[in-house]
Amino acid sequence: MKLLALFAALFVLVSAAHAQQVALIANTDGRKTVSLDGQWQTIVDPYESGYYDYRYQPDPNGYFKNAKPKTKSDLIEYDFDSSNSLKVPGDWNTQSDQLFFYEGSVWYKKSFDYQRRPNVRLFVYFGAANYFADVYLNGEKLGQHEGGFTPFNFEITNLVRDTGNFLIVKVDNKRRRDAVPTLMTDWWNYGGLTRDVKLIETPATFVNDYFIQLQQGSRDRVVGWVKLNGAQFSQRIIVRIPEAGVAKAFETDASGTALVDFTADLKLWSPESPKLYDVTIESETDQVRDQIGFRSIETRGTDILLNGRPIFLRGVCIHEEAPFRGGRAYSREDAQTLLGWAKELGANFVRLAHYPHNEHMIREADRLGIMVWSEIPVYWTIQWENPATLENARNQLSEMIARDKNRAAVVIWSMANETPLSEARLSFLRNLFGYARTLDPTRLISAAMERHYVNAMTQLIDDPLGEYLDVLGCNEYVGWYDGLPDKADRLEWRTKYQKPLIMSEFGGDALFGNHGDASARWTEEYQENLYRHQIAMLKRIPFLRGTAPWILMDFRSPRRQLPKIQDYWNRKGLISNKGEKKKAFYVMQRYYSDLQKTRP
Ligand code: GCB
Repeated sequence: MKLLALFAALFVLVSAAHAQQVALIANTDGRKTVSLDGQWQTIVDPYESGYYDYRYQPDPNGYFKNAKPKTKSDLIEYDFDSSNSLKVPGDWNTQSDQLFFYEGSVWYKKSFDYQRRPNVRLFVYFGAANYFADVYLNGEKLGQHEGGFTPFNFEITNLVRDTGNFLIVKVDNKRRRDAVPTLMTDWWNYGGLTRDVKLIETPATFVNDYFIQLQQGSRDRVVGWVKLNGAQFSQRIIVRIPEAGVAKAFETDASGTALVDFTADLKLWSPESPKLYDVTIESETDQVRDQIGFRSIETRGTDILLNGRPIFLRGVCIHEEAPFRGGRAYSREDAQTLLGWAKELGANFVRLAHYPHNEHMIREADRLGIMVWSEIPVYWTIQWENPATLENARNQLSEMIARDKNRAAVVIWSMANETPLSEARLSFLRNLFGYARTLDPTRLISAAMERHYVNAMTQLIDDPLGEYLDVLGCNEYVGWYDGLPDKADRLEWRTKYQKPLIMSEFGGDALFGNHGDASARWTEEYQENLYRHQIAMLKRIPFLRGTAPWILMDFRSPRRQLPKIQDYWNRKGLISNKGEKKKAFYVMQRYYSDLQKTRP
């Protein structure tokens, strides 16, 4: 037994000697962290000459070495310390006019000191880097990460020094045909270290991850797991919810995993009463604190049931665009502003489009009682037949779920947006559905599908994806890309599937302050009129259980170029990027206020 423990300890030491990407540390809020936010020295490197030599071969003496001339005759053609700096978190596009349209590589460097204490392990955690990150500490490569909207971490226990550490990240946001998303999107490709960066301290064996949620369909049985990382795999785990009188002990198995299963009398989380409990997960060597809400979400026929009761999702779509200042949103204040507006609209639900948003959004939604649809950027026409593209999408899916699976607010994981019908696409997405269900059997699965006309005035939801979804999502732009607003009055909706439908997008552009009559495009009056006709149509769809108009606030898009109207902004917001409410906002607000009275 002792020998085994010794081997295990040796194994950890040996593997920790090499920097490694470890499973995502869920809930960094509940741990001791050191923020690395602030100014980072940066080098803009359009030709990646800090990475490749002139034969386009990886250069062992790239910029990650942070070299300095030792004598005055040394030739070194870069210098972080006399280069410009950029703020982290933040996209580079909105921090420098020169970088506004830039798509390529930027090197980031942060220096720090850190006194490591015995038996403490250290990790560096990135909230997100868009899109591809190569990460180095003190000249050694820690690893790389692909995907612009999900977190990742590396262990640096054995590389960190007391003083003079330099963490260097090459962030590359070049679009690629085989990436997720692919070349074509309708949002700005903001590059950089767009979310918080931090150091996380843990004990030698620590609670790496856990899943503590009500079992699917149950309102009093909590089923999940706790996973340890480290040498001491056999431990007693205690899950405590003091306010509910819960203190339950479980044993981990040989792999460090404990299955959690208990019943409790819990006040359930809902938009009216977003109850969060203080929860602690204790092992013999570690303790993590979290705030967790408990609620059930399921479907029955065409109904969505929250805590067993039918509910209508009064939603709105949101991009991760910062209110007022523009650029990527990243802070708790940004989240409070955006979700505050959603509340004002009368929403109990948001669709966070088109990629996982920063963690503040989800945590705020948890506190405010706003249900969340969260999605991965499997958007439009990605490479369905490319196994590496599928692997990438699966990885982004797993990182999204890893971070947010304990948030009651999240009720739907969505796999895709407006993807064109084909066998290859169906098999790709079925793979993702299956994977999502193994990672999290408790949430509903959806996707925003396109609509199909069966005759001039009838839309049938018959996308073969529908068979695999719990909730049907459908984007339609009747009155904008599809006819004029009054076309909605004559449309009928049918479905092949006895499942609830969320109208996951509809709307049209209006420039705030641009007035005219209701037939003039880009005016607030046109948009207002479009919403009136839309709402009348929506009311006639018997299997409709939710709506998410496109979109809460104007957002930047390189595809939107009409001078004086768009100027690189998609103007479908109900609110302008400066926070001004357009007329359509009030039409939607009225609809939601009526709905609240009739279909709570
Ligand atoms: C869509 C897309 C969304 C676009 C929107 C538009 O269908 O899902 O990403 O921004 O239409 O404004 O055209």
